[in-house]
Amino acid sequence: MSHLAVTDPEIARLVVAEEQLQADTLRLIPSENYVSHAVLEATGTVLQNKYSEGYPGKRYYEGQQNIDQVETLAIERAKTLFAMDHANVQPYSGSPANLAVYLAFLQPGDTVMGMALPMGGHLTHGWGVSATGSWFRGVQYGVEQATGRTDLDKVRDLALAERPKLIFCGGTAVPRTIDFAGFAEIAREVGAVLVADVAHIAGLIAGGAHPSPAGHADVVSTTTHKTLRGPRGAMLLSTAEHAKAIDRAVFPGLQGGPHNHTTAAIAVALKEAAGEDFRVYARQVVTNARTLGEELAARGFDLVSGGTDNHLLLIDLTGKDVPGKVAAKALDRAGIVVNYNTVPYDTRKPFDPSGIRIGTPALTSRGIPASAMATVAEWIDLVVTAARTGDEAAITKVRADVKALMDAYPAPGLSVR
Ligand code: DSN
Repeated sequence: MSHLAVTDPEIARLVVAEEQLQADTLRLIPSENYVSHAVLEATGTVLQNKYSEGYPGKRYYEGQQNIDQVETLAIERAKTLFAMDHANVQPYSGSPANLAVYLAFLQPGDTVMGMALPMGGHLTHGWGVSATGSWFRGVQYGVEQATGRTDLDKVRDLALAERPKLIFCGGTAVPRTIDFAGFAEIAREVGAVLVADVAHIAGLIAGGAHPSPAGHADVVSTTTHKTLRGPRGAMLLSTAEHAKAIDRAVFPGLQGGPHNHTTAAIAVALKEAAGEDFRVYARQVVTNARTLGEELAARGFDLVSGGTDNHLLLIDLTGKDVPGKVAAKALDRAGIVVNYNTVPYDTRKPFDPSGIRIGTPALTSRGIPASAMATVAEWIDLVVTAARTGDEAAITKVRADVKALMDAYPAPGLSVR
């Protein structure tokens, strides 16, 4: 970054500081990861200098000799990896991708059904404070209080009563396998388009560690920067039947020029995700999460749904007598980065909820094995207890231990340790 350091030393200093922070901390936010050097290099290329509104072979700007090939590579790799007929790799991120789906299939005021945000869904699945819940009529399903799992019979009843045109499955705090076939049956029964929002689990699907929505969902929406370990971006995949509607909705319906440097980095990430190493990675993410869940449960932590099938754990801290935000901030001081999160049927407010959400994608990218999960659970336990008792010395001690483990497992894509 020699040029950046000269032109803008303040920004250069912050980038270096962030790199060091990512090296030194145990990053447990389940939607974050470390990208490879190759993905980072593709992101920082001159492809960002180019406008290319349109699609390969049909652009509104000249000079597309290279850009068309970049985008075509990304499209073909996405179609192959996710076994879908069509791929659009232009959405800027997950929320615009989902908004494009509404544009493709709904008129304002039409009904959309998705999982409620406090139950583990996403804002863009029709939740009230989002444009998707105010421009459209959102009806929301949840999870059972006793099991923490979605009851598909209840989803079917709601769909039959409300007749949504669009049904979203997937979410941001769903620790269990998504039953794509079950949702597809309901969508067919009510004549709805089924959208599988697999943003969190795309890498697990690519690596064979979660069932695929292919053959069930009409549209698959995903970001590219979570378990898939690509740049910040998104993709919409679909059956051939919906290809035109999706493309028209993304451009010119919602967006202008695609971010070609991101498209290139998506292509690189898709190539990496098609390799055998990535399959090993995806399975290890799940093994690590399951092991961490077992270790936490053994220490009296209340896991929503009792555990996990995927990369994330949602922990209700009510029984530990520590609010989620207090725990998250104490963990941050200990070098363990998580986010506070509502839990289903939370009695506290979203900005001060009862839970924390943790996941294993980033630590698994560092090569940290399942055998270390007992230690990670012990640290979380120590820090949550210290947050309650105000024992800052215990938190400082954990921070040093975390740093030692991070030093032993350097993160990919970073140039510092
Ligand atoms: N913000 C993402 C997450 O953390 O899950 C979802 O959009």
